[in-house]
Amino acid sequence: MNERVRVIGAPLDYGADRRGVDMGPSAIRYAGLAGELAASGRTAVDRGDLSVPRAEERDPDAETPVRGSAKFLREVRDVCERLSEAVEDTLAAGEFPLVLGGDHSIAIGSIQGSSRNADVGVIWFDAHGDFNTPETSPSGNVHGMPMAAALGHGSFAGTDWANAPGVDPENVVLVGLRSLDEKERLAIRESPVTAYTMSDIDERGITAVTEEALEVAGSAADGIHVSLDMDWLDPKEAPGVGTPVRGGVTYREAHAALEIVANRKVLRSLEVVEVNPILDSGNETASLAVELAASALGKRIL
Ligand code: 5AB
Ligand code: MN
Ligand code: MN
Ligand code: MN
Repeated sequence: MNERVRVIGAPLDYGADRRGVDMGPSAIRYAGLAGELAASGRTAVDRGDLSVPRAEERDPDAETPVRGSAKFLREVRDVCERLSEAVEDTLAAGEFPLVLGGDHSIAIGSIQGSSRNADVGVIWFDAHGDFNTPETSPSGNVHGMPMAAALGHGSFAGTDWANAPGVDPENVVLVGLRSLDEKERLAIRESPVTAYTMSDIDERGITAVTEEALEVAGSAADGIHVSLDMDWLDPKEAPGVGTPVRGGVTYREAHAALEIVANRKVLRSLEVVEVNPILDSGNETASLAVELAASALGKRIL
């Protein structure tokens, strides 16, 4: 893992229904990101935010949420292409990419950039599978599609901006599932990805599940991209998210998982997404995002 961290903000909200998630990167910085990265023993440089055109300037034709479509796909693609380059440049410079969302559709860009000319595994900590395609999505929201997009499912097949051939589905692991749409559920079952539901965490504990996830994702030759959707946590711990689902992991379980990730020393890139300060209480979710990023980057108590 590269020692020097490069922070890249991706204040995108086009992939989600709710405004406010575009303020995630600001809220995460305000919660003390720079100090926590320093406390993790890492030097960090903040490259600021990618520019995202305001929703008011967007394509009115793309606004109607219809079945069999993806809303604002053009805007999402534009930001993801630039994010992909930013992540690729970061790795090429020998630095570690820490991407701040923004809604989860930015993962399409992060994964593309991280896996360009490389063999990369993915661990996806999320209440949701994000395995919809424009063809199966009940909402049309692209933040419910990034994992399927990266794997080139449905109309993402063969697209040079979304499909990430450097990621083998055998090295993809979803952790913490508790809300899936019907077709999405079938797609996950039919795919070679490994998926752990909250029931698996209940039965086997977060330590065993995370270690197994690292085993599966870590067999990719060039390391792991970790995508942390803050709705992975229980809404009691992380209320500031657009699509909360009861029954998520606790504060301690989340820390434990990301500390185990850090111990393995295979982390190649990290993103923290779906922090919505408008829905948060006292910047609690952003603070937790900072703590978890620090854990993943090696912060220890003693
Ligand atoms: B998140 C839902 N499956 O596709 C859909 O927060 C929710 O990035 C997606 O995990 C949640 O719209 C997306 C119903
Ligand atoms: Mn989610
Ligand atoms: Mn492989
Ligand atoms: Mn997600």
